[in-house]
Amino acid sequence: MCKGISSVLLIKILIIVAINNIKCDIWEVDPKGYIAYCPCMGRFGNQADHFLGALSFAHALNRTLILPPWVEYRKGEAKSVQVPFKTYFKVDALQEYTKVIPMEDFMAYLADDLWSPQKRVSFCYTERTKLDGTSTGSCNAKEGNPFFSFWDTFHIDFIKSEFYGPSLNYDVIHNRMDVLWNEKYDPEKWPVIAFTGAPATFPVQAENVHLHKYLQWSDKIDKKANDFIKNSLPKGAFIGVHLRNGIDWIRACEHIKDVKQLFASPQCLGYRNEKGVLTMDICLPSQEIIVRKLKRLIKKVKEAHKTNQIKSIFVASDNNHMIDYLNEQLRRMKITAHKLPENNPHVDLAILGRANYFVGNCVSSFSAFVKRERDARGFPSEFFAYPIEKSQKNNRHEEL
Ligand code: GFB
Repeated sequence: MCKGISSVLLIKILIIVAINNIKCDIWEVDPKGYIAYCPCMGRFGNQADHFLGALSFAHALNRTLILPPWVEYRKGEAKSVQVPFKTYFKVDALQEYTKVIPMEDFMAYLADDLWSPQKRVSFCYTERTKLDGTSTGSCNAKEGNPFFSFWDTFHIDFIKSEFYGPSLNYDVIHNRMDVLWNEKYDPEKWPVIAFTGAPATFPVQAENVHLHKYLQWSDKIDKKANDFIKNSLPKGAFIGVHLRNGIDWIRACEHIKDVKQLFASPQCLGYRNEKGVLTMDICLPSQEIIVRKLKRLIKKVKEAHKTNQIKSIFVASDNNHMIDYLNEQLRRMKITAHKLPENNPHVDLAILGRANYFVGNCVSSFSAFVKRERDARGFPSEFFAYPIEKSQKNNRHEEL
């Protein structure tokens, strides 16, 4: 036995070594290479849209996608917080579609050999200037928040930049870009393509929406959502409602007068507005519109399913849940409104995904996450103020 090391300590060391070896064996090196990126734009809904695009991109190039942590912003904190991908989603479920590895595992078990500090190159379409506007002919991949904290979480520094534009982009669906990427960047020379931002569009391309079925909540989130439904909602069917009404949203909706689409609005309007036009009511429905939509849905369900009537409403919101107002409005129908006791966006989403019916905000990518999950399960979803009600349509006609 080694001098000075107790037998208990030695056993502990042996166990740790054994576990690490097992993990190394699980993550075999992919000779086709890897894709890494920083989910540096927007909050959860934006990042989820980007994720589906990045997943499709990695799949098309036949490289393994390094699953980035989710980037979160906490009030009063100057730097973003990186939350491991698997805190919210199952890694195994994604493996059914394409090759993936959590970033923590890649950095711990593969990066030293495959992507040593001297090989770390950041990829961007074109130069990014520094925050103060100076041009350095670089991607400046660690300039600003969350760029710095994201890469620094893994102690990643880049030795140089690679501009892939204008000859390459990430539209592998329409332009067969995968062939060009693989021709230009041989995995042997470029084992990791690390993007400054997501190799994907926002909102998600229509062709990638179906990939949402591979995003399955972690056991922890599943349990929290199921426990709430079981223990805190009245027994019976419920409508899940997403009310997006914080000050950032009110300001964002002011832009609708200048644009045909905003954020996730193609999910109801169609990508070329073939299913409708954007209105302020769709972006920021009034209390009256919200209640009218819910009452109509409750009535519709009552007529269609005499036995499975709505017993409650579950409200998720970034700001005003309108619980008192909804309770007052729905009292005569004996329907009560409920919310989570704490602010928990992911559990809110998981509950909305399981509701018997869902009414969301067509413009919000947070609502879009729920809609995609429900579509994958064959569950129904609707949006506030969409389609435009007959009476409103007539008013618009008269106004013209
Ligand atoms: O997810 P997200 O990109 O959706 O950003 P939108 C909104 C964030 O607000 C979420 C919180 O990630 C949550 O942190 N949030 C929104 C909620 N709704 C809820 C909710 O029902 N429950 C809880 N707990 N939290 C757009 C962005 O947000 O907002 C744009 O896409 C821009 O980039 C715009 O920032 C102003 O698409 O709704």
